[in-house]
Amino acid sequence: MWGPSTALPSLLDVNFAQDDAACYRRNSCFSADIIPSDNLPWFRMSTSLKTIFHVDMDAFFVSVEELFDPALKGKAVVVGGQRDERGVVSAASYEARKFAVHSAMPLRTAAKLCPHAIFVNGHPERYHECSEKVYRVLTSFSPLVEMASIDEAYLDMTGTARLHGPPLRAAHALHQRIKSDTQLNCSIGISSSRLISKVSSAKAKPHGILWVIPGQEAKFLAPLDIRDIPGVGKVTEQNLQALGIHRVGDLARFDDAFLAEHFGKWGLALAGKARGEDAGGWFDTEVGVDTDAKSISHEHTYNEDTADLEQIESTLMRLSEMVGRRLRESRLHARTIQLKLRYKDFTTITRAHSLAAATQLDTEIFEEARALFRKNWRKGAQVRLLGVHASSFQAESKQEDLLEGGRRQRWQQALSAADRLRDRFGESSVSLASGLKGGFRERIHENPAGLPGKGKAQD
Ligand code: TTP
Ligand code: MG
Ligand code: MG
Repeated sequence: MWGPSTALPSLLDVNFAQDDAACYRRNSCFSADIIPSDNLPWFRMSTSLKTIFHVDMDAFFVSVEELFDPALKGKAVVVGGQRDERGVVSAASYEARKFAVHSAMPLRTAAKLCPHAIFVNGHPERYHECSEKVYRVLTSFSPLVEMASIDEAYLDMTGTARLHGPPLRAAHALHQRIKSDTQLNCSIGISSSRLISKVSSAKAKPHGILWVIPGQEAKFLAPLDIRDIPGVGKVTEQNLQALGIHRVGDLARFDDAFLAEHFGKWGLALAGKARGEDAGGWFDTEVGVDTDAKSISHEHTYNEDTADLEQIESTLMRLSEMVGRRLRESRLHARTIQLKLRYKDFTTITRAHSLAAATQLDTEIFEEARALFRKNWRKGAQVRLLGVHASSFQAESKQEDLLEGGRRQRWQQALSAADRLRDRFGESSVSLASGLKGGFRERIHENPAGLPGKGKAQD
C-alpha cells in the first residue's frame, strides 16, 4: 500500500487521467492507498463485477460535537456522559484512542485510562441531523444507497463510470462533497464486494480512501487479523485461534467441509474469499435490497444500581415508549418482546416472549417487558442495566380490536398524537414513564430502524 506522501503507483497513470494523479499528489490531507495490481487494470475486468463503496464517518459523534465546540478539536474527547457516571463510552476521539479508550467501555474506565480526556454528553438529535445530510450527499452519487448504521453506508456504484469517472475519482469527489456539505471527514473503501469494502474503509481511516482492485481481494485479505473481519467476535476468534487460525489466509489450510461444519456458511465464504474466489453471498447481498430492520432495542444503564421497583418499572415504561415510537416510525409491528437485565455483578439475562398478535403500542410492549421482569428478577437484587428489545416484525397487526371496544385504536391515536408532539418539541416532551430518577441515556441497537433511507415496511 502507498501512503499519502509516497509516490503513486504507475497504475494510476494507466487508469486515470493525469489530473487525477496530480490531484492526489497535491492534496496532502488525502490518502489514496491502493492495493497494486499485477495483472489487469480495473476497466478490463469482467463487466459483471460490481463496484461497491463503503463510506464510514470518522469518529462520528466526536466530530459532530467538535462542530458545536471547536475547542474540542485535536483533544482527547469521550462522548457518552461524564467521567464519574455509570454509562458507557459512545465514541472516543482518535487522541483518546491512543490511551486505549474505545466505544462500549465504561466511562469510569475511560477516565482512568485517559484522565485528561474531556467528557461530553451525547446529543442524538445532532447525530441524526448530520446522518441525514450525509445520506443526501450519498444519494446524489448513486440511487443505490443502504445506510448500515447511523454513520456508514454501502453504495452500489456499478455502472456510474460515465457520470463519475473511475472509482477513485468518484470516491475523491464524494469525499470532498461530504466534507463541504457536512464539515465532517469520512473514509471510503472500494471493492467488488460489501465485505471487502467494509474492511478496506476501516483500513483507510482516518480521512482516506482504499481501493482493492478486482483480482487482488485474496492478497488484501490474507494477512489481515481474523478480528478485522466483520462478524468475528471474541468467541469466534477463540475458536479460530484454537485451530491455529490467526490471519484470514490461515483459513486456506482447511478444507471446505471442515470449515462449513465448524463455522457455517460464513467460514466457507470467507475462506473462499481469502483464496480469491467469488465465494457465495455471505455479507454480499445486493445493496439497498434488504433494508428492513431485524430488531429495535433501547437500553439504559443506571448511574447508581437500583432495586427500587418503581424506578425500574418507570425505566421499562420509558424504554417501551422509545421502542414503540421507533416501531411506529418504521411502520412495523413486533411479535417478540425481549427483556435484558444486568445485575450489579454484571451477570446478564435475556428473556423473550412471543405475543399472540404483533404490536407497536407502548403499553403492550411495556406489559410484556414488565411481566418478564417480574417473573425473572431476583427480588431485591441490584439492577445495573435494563433493555427492551422488539423483533419478529410484520407490517401490520392482525389483532382483533372488536372485543376490546376499540381500546387499541384509541391507544394508537393517542400515541400518534404523542409522536407528533415529540417531533415538534423533542423526545422527552411526552412520556408515560413516571418520575425517572437521574439522567436517561439510550443506546440504539445495531441495525436500527429509522435510519435515513431505510425502507419502510409496506402498509
Ligand atoms: P463507528 O463508526 O464504529 O465509530 P466512529 O465513527 O466513532 O469512529 P471510526 O472513525 O473508527 O469509524 O460508530 C459510529 C458512531 O456510533 C460512533 O461515533 C458512536 C456510535 N457508537 C455507539 O454509540 N456505541 C458503540 O458501541 C459504537 C461502536 C458506536
Ligand atoms: Mg465511523
Ligand atoms: Mg460506523
